[in-house]
Amino acid sequence: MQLRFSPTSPFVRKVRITAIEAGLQDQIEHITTDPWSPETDLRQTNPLSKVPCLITDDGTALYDSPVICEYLDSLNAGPKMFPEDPSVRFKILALAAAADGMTDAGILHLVETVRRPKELKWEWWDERQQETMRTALTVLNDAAPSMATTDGPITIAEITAGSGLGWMDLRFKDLNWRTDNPALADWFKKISERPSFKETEPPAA
Ligand SMILES: N[C@@H](CCC(=O)N[C@@H](CS)C(=O)NCC(=O)O)C(=O)O
Repeated sequence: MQLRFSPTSPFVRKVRITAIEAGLQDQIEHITTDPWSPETDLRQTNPLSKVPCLITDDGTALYDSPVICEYLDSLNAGPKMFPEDPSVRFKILALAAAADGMTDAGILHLVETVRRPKELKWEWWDERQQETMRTALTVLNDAAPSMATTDGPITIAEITAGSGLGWMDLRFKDLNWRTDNPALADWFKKISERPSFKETEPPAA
């Protein structure tokens, strides 16, 4: 398998953690890709031109990260990261969606503050993204006491939340999300010690 990959992407990190937890990391070749480069050929593999994109051994291109992670989990002989029991599964998927949504809003906030020329900045839109980050953080903070940490089985919800929070720390040094979300802060400290998280720590920005 090949993974179109960028070292700072939170969505790529999700896939890498899932691969490690499934014991599949040695089967994946990483192909460094800058999705923002005008020269990239990424769109020929992923029509959305985003990382991550996984090319399976039969040449199928898989995207977005939830699809790639679920594919890796289908090859996983250990405890499932996408639980099968519907009474658990959809709660986990919704929590993972909240974490993905937080990170998506963070990326839009970053684009608005870093990439968009100042004179074109749209305050209303940026405030909306920040509000989404805050409300998603509250959902994760409420769930934190029952989320997996250092040992034992893990689900896609924890993997998505931890990857997103790690990226927010990398990109938004002044965000102070821990102040309003102490349970989540405590959880994040513990999950960051898990070997799959340590092994995939993002490089300094
Ligand atoms: N929903 C996608 C989001 C992926 C994403 O936003 N990737 C960013 C890098 S962190 C990207 O490639 N952006 C390029 C673009 O939006 O054109 C997923 O879960 O895989």
